[in-house]
Amino acid sequence: MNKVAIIMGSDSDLKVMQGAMDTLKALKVPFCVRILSAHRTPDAAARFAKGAQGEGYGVIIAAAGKAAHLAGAMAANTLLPVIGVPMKSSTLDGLDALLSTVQMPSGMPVATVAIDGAVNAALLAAQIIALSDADLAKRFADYRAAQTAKVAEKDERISAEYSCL
Ligand code: RP5
Repeated sequence: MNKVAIIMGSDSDLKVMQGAMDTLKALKVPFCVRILSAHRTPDAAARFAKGAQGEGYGVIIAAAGKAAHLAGAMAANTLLPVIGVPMKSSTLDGLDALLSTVQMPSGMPVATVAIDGAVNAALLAAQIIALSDADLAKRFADYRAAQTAKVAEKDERISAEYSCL
């Protein structure tokens, strides 16, 4: 199975990105985690992106805050799909990172999830990997079914309490 790379601009992003790690672990998707920065370690970031496909990665998740160019910098240096996670790590509550990550020029896509959307980034990565892995596709379908069952159970409980006509 192809691996997922979780790249983040700083170790201050780790706490939020733990959600991505936990989600990939639960779905049994292999992943690695690196701290690489588009601005502070541009050469190492570019080197990683250029080598990622050859190293067996299938998707790159790139999380960064403030003037968040990491996902775009990854995309510019690989043919792999890149998922960007804007981090809420600034005085602007992540709006700066959201715009920096999502507003990519035509021809160079980054699939941007919500601010601090680490879990959705992992789920999207798993969906991409699952396209060529039937066992993972089954685990992902089970995950979705469990989620649906959980909401149905909550609906039953709450509607019984506040019954509507
Ligand atoms: C970004 O700047 C990082 O991704 C992080 O979200 C933000 C702040 O980094 P630190 O100053 O905490 O290292 O590059």
